[in-house]
Amino acid sequence: MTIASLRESEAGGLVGAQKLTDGIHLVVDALKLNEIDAIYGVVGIPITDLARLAQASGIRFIGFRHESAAGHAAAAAGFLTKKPGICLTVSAPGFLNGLVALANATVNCFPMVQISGSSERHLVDLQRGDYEEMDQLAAARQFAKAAYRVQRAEDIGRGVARAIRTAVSGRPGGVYLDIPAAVLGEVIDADLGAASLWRVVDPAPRQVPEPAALDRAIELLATAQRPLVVLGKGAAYAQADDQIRQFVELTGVPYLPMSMAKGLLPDDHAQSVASARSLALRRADVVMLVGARLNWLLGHGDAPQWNSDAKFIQVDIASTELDSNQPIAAPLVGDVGSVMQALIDRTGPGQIAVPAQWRDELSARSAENVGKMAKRLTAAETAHPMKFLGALQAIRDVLRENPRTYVVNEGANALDLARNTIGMQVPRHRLDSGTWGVMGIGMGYAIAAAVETGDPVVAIEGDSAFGFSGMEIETICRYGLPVVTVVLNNSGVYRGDDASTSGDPAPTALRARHDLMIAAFGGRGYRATTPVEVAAALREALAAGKPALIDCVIDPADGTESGNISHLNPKGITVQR
Ligand code: ADP
Ligand code: TZD
Repeated sequence: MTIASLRESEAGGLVGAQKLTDGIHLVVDALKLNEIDAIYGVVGIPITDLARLAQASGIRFIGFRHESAAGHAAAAAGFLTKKPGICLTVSAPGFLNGLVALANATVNCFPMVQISGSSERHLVDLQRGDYEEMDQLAAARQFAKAAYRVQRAEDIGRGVARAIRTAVSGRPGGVYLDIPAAVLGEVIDADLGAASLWRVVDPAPRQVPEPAALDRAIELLATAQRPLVVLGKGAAYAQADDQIRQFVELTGVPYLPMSMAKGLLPDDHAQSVASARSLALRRADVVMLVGARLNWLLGHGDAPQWNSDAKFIQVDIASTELDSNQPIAAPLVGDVGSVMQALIDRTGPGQIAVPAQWRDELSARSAENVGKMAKRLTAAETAHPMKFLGALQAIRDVLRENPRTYVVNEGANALDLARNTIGMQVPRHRLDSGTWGVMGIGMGYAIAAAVETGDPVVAIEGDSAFGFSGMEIETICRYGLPVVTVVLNNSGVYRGDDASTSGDPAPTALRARHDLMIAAFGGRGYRATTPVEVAAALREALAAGKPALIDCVIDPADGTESGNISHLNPKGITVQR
């Protein structure tokens, strides 16, 4: 189909006096009705015309090189906008490529919908060997919040509405919507088709706990000697920035931001105890979790990382999250915005006061840790070959001049060290590997941040991490997006100095000049060997506002195996190297 004929067909085809539409038009119309303005995907049978029609109808279609990157982009769009991001995939292999992102979105509680074309039901279900045959609905179920299939064109509006509602209501997550090729091509009466579509009303209704639940939490905080608030990415997602800040400042309780909650309050806020994290966890007696799970990232709330007598308050939209790891003394089931507002309204003046001793203990430890870090940073400033911390300080300084820049971050050392070095000043501007610690989110998240906001993005990538979605720099260049990718290239997964035990490279070894890669797509490549060069390149690239990649040559001997989580490696008999 040509674009001209697509535009013509927007009004629907006419057979005799009857106006007609088809499945593809109904999908696009249903998405538009629900204010979807971007689709991230990879085209092919049976969805190519769907992408064309979406574009011709004013929805932005961002065509990727691999579906998992497209899916990650949709997930990030969902996190940033509270509207489900849409990923469009072809049958079987394309669908499966997208599925990892759908699962990751569900684990991270990001709303997205993967719409996939699929092969003919009557062939698939009898396993007759159709083109790209697969029972996609059955496969998707276990990896998604929900999975639906549309069997008739007249159900497309219902399917889209159901997918959108499910993705954003309650705990957000990934929803799969299967549309077989025959349904996309099914022709029905245009008026009947139009009447079958609807717009989802109030997709994520507010939810406020009972007054008694609020009072229970306030009383617990009021009796605390060493209270602590932990802000998670659910709090960032909620877009309740004013209420969170007001509550934290009104009560004076010290807070700890999880990585994607950084910037909800500026990282240099006086009440942040990010620099005294382990002391805060070990000593806190009342802990209020706000949109943060007590999962592995918080040591499951277990001693000795936590005080074994600590009492927990948990603010979460998902009631089944409570008691998943530790007893929750004061559950507050609801959306972060409503709960925090209700807490502000019900807390009496001076009712919650933080003992000075606790504040002093935390600030003494913060000062001590900041001092230790300053020494490491100073040593890294002049080290040659360049260290992670040398490059990261340079990036930090340039980002301070550009606080509204989105930061995407993945890798092991590249993730841990960037998280600790680079402060965030504004909410939802840091997107990273998240709950699974997954590699491959980098370029997809960066593309979504640029597409959804139009703002500049800096993706700070380990060299291994970058490789998972590296081909998407072509996508970045093709769409001319303001994304600067900074690869911290220490020539390896974790480190680049592993000795090989055979004629092949070591399992962790890598070798690439990523700056040459982007040049092939018309972007600007830089190679930096000192922090001064990193800063100059990043400044120039951000000022240009065009696709760029800075390959930072890092000492292969810098970094640790698995970064901060090396203790999770199995401890059997040490492998000889
Ligand atoms: P982090 O990794 O930053 O600690 P998690 O992903 O573990 O954060 O936790 C996010 C939590 O936030 C999830 O349990 C999820 O149910 C919850 N959540 C998501 N959106 C909201 C919301 N609008 N209101 C309240 N809780 C939310
Ligand atoms: N595959 C996927 C999808 N996710 C993963 N997390 C991994 C593999 C395993 N893995 C990590 O957990 S971190 C990492 C891998 C491959 C890359 C670390 O190397 P890097 O970063 O070059 O990106 P540093 O800075 O050199 O440590």
